Amino acid sequence: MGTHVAHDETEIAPPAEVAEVHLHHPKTFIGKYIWSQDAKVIAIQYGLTAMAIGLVALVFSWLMRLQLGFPGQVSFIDPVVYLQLVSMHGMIMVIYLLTALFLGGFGNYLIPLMVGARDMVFPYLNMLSYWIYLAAVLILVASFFVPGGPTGAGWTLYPPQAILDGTPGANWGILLMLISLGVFVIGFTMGGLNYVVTVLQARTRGMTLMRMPLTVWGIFMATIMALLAFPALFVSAIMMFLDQTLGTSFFMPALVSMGQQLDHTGGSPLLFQHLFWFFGHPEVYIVALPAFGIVSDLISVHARKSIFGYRMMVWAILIIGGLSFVVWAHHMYVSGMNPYFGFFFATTTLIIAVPTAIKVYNWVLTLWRGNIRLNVPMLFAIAFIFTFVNGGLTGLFLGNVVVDLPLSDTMFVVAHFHMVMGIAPVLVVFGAIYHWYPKITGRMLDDTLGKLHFWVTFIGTYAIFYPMHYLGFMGIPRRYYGFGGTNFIPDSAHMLNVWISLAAFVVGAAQLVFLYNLAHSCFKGKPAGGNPWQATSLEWMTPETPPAHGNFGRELPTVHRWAYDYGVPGLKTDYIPQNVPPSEVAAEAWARNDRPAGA
Ligand code: HEM
Ligand SMILES: [Cu+2]
Repeated sequence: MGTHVAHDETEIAPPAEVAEVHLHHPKTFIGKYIWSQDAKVIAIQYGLTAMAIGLVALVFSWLMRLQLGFPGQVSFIDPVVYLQLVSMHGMIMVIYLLTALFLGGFGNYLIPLMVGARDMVFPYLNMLSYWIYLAAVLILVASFFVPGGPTGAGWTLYPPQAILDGTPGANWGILLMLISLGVFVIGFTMGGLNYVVTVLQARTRGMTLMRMPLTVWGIFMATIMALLAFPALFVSAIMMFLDQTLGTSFFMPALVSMGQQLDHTGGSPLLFQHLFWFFGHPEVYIVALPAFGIVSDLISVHARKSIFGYRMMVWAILIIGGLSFVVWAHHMYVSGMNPYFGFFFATTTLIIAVPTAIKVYNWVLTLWRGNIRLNVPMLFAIAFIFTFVNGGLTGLFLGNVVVDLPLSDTMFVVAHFHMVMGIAPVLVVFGAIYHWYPKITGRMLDDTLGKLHFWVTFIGTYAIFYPMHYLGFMGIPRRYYGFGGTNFIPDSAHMLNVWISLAAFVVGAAQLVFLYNLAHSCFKGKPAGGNPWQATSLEWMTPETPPAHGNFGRELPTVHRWAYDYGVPGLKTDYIPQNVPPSEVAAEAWARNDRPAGA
């Protein structure tokens, strides 16, 4: 084939620190699939657990929508239960579903495969990470069965209310929630250290940082952020736990509750808000950055085009990650803060729009004149761009102090964050599952069911969350069980609520189609082969599909190029896998000019 190209950057690229890992190959079923130290099995354990608890949170959203659309029709939903549903739905979706799924699930599956490693560098710690996560989920579930039930303090858990009698679950419920969060952080840290060290130390020969697929960059940066942000949640959970059990006053001021002067004195509820949002805002990007990375790769593969502005995309991920640590107080404009303080946070918030917009432009420019294959992963990826831009635009509204004040705590906020951090990342989760399922199981997901799932979910979520913005403009508050006798709320608001609820049931039902597809295709799906999408990155180059323990057989692949050689002119196939040496590629294809220097 082709002319030999004199210089191959691989010769100057540093070799992997860990060339050959001594893996312990278990023989028993339990060793292989239960106490497994294989990152791919751990990924599936994380994924299944996260989806199971996520399904619970989905059912909770149905119950809330039943109450909001058809008030008083379901007898067991009273105000207490409603508050508990809101709180558990929010916390489960954000932490136990999305964070666990992107980092524990996709992180574990994709990092070692995509960087050309045999496994994570600390497999035993990685195994512990999953089991501790499972314990956190079980502790959370246990809070449904204790006296008083789960906490109803909202997913933000603000004290003093969270631990005062009169709030649902103010005793056992909140304590179990705090313990569960603490345990989650411990488990996450064990996994997170693995993801970071594996990316830094276990890349195969030739896999320079600037040749890594953006999926790995997104998960890598999100993990670093989580390692920095979760400690704030961890300490606030401990402090609130002590306030509740030992009567300390970290967050509790002197106060009278239900006619009783309490023993607390001198604590600061605002301190909790600062700690919570110092974690809570980066959390949005802990979920969003992996989604950004994955979407970039899906778009490039399925549009058969190299990603536009690879270096810019990497820098945007790093800059967004950094900036998102200095915007937290935009969640606290109504806390009585000094307006100049608010102004500072409004400014930093709006600056994030710059790198974010760069990413959106680059996605669009990647699609531009691409040879677009509108398969299910691509549909979800494009839907993500729409939904994320939508949610981002309302974020520009809420980021401004004067606009946020009247909209704060209304349904507008609920609509905004569902678009940007609820629906948008979930669309990516789906796209990613349709994309990598063939590698995980060796079989394709059913295409017709996939398209049905896609269209109902995509159109349905707009039917749910678009009208919600309007409810917000009308001043309908969030976290309210009912609006009986409130005369500023017109009848039309109720009509909208009925519509939103019906849409929510349809969207929920579509997820059952997806679950059916997952289970059915696992046994009955069309065999996929090793590389059904004709992709370039290393996870598609494994000798077996699904990949065996150790991923790459006897020898690790050597990487010669970046992951985006798609639509290459003058080749029989239009793509060049990362591990194909330049000597096997025609000179004009090798010399294409959109590859950054050294990539
Ligand atoms: C079709 C899917 C969904 C529906 C129908 C839905 C519905 C709802 C409803 C009705 C509320 C309560 C609003 C209120 O009374 O204030 C809510 C709150 C919330 N949802 Fe969702 N949701 C969905 C998906 C998600 C996803 C994927 C996430 C992931 C981030 C999410 C995160 C939250 C959060 C953080 C809250 C706020 C909880 C609080 O106020 O403490 N939701 N959702
Ligand atoms: Cu924020």
